[in-house]
Amino acid sequence: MKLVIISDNHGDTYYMEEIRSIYEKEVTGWIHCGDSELLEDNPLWQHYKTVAGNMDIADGFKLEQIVEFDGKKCLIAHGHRHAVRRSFADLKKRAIEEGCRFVFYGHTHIARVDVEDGIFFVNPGSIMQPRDRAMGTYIVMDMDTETQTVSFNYFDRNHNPVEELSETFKMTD
Ligand SMILES: [Mn+2]
Repeated sequence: MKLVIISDNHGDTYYMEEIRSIYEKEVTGWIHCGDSELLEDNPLWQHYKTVAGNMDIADGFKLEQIVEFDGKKCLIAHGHRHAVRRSFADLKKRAIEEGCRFVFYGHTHIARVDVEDGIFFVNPGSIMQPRDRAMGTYIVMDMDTETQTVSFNYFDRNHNPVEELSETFKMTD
């Protein structure tokens, strides 16, 4: 099972459309972690599931969404209302309450994956305004339920792999 995870495009639609056309045939889930600055009726939301970011003016986006892929529940939240700059404590509390193994968040514009207490905290970075690198990034997440492994494969916005950010984990129950 493969998911695309993208965040913080801040008004740009070009890369969301391009990524969709590249992975359309192999990806089953499309996650957007907020600060799109797009309106609710944008056709991109037919595919991508999004949440409200601090820069979103559209009323229709929720602060959190929970999605399930291959039996694994995932919490999507931008993170600004969960104090994500301070710690993962608020997101972790919500993930445990909802039985989520994965948390996808944005807001910091810093591409990184952290694991705490078996919960994955996954930030794809900002596709348009990266704070820690020259070029925006996104993730193709690949989960293999047979081998119980999950890979977070980062790509820059020219779709070249970013090896130093990408990681594979064994999922333990
Ligand atoms: Mn942002």
